[in-house]
Amino acid sequence: MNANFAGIMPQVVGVWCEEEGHHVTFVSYTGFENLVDELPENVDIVFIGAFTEAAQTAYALSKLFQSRGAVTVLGGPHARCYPQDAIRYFDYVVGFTDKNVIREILQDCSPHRPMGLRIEARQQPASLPGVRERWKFIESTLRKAPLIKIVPMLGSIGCPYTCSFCIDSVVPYQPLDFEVMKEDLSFLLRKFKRPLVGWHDPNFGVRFDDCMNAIEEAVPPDSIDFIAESSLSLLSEPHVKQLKRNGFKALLPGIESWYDMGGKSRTGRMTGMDKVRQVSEQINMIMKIIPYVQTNFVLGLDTDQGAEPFELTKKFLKLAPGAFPAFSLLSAFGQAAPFNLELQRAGRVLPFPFHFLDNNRAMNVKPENYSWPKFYDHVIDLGKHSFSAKAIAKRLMANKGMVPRWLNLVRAVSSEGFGRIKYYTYVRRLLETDLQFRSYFEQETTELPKFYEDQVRKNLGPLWDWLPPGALHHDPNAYLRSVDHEAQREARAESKLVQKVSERLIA
Ligand code: B12
Ligand code: SF4
Repeated sequence: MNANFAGIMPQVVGVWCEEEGHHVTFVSYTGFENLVDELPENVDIVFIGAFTEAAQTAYALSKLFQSRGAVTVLGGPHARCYPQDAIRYFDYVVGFTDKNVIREILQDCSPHRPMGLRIEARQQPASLPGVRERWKFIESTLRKAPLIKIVPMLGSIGCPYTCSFCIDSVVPYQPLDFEVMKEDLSFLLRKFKRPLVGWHDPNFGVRFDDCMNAIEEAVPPDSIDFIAESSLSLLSEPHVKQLKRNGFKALLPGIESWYDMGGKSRTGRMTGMDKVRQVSEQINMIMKIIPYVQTNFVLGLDTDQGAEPFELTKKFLKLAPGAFPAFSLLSAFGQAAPFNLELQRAGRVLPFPFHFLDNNRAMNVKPENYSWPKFYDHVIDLGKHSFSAKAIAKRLMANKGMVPRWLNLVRAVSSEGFGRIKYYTYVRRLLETDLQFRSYFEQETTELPKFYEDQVRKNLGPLWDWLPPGALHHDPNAYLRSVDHEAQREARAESKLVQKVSERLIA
């Protein structure tokens, strides 16, 4: 499946570079291929798009390419979240990126070492190349997906909601051109008998009627299968029925918490069991209409306390047994969200290597209301409950159709369900038995436990040798330091100005 999770922006950058007259080689890394073998030999400049979990891979690649004389650029979630760290390993590190940013870099194209240059657009781009323009890059990526082929599309950027932990909490909602969307959908019908589109919008359908009109005007009803992440507030029964008519087969609403984020789930101030009841009713309504539903939860939020939030999730699973529960451990990705500043100020962010920051393999925020062992006890217990034989059987019985049943079974028994229970159980055991491991979690030492270093070494394979010295570690409070530094700089500039003005006045 991994090729189906490829992002849109690297394809966009490929298109923009070609439009600027450059020859582009595009490589997507799904985690299975021998990456070093796939890399082009003679390149002038390399753009790498990476999530934080791939930061170490990206740093090693940058070093490898720089050793061959190329200039390197990092973009994507890691660059947006940890620019202070990434500039130590790249010539350029980009945040928001539009065509002008890419043009500026291509024209400069020079090494910036030891500290790279940070460049970013003032806001998210107003338009992006559509599927037709990105097609050759989409095609080469999907060649790596043998059975299911999901085409990534984007109808909007940003989000009107303000969930404190989210990177989009401060990015204004902005729809992209509906005409491009329509053109792309009819283009896809010429490429596939029955296309499957994954919407990468953080929150699909905020301008619901416009999105539906665009789909209805572009293609016959239910001729394309769609998957979308949408907030519950948008998923009223008439909306869900319209989504079904238009081919939506899977919806991934975020519930996140039983005590917080009421706005996006239409539950307002309702919390606890009342919220569980209302949300489960809504999920059951959706499941009667749409074959596949995944509900997203964040574990370890500051509003959680004791066993109750976990028990409420269990009750929810009982009331809405058909939905697949996806759990994320609260993670503070560098400067992704303003709330991370508070966490850094409180000294609650741990320096787990980036490789583990994927919302699962390490929780880098010290829980406010749990000890680490207690927290892992709850997470393991919830995992065991959600993926017990009984829960799996109930889920399969509540699902309709072969594909949802097969998908839910595979997800439960693979690395996602069973795998995570095993991993968390191992971490829990180390917390009890390995003093150094526990001290790292308690922030009494920054010496990285061998358990983590061994995994990075194994997963990086031949790229481990290219990992620059020190690149396994980062400053978890770099965002706070950069803000404080900026504040000090502004204060110094202000006091200089005051001094100058008063000197003039005296003169
Ligand atoms: C769509 C999406 C997905 C999709 C597609 C993933 C993909 N490969 O792109 C799916 C569902 C598969 C997914 C999976 C995951 N996701 Co996700 N996802 C998103 C989401 C909602 C939107 C991203 C997006 O495409 N936005 C639209 C583009 C245009 O905007 P942008 O991402 O801000 O990019 C701008 C710049 O960063 C830059 N840029 C981006 N890429 C590149 C590349 C280059 C080369 C350059 C030069 C510039 C550049 O240009 C853009 C325009 O300004 C974001 C949340 C969000 N709202 O951003 C989370 C987010 C990116 N995901 C996140 C995570 C953690 C994950 C998972 C690890 C979750 C999990 N446990 O499975 C996996 C990892 C998947 C993987 N390794 O590929 C985190 C990443 C944090 C981080 N620092 O790493 C985010 C930020 C959500 C969060 N928790 O806050 N995700
Ligand atoms: S609704 Fe989703 S995308 Fe929007 S701010 Fe909340 S978590 Fe982020």
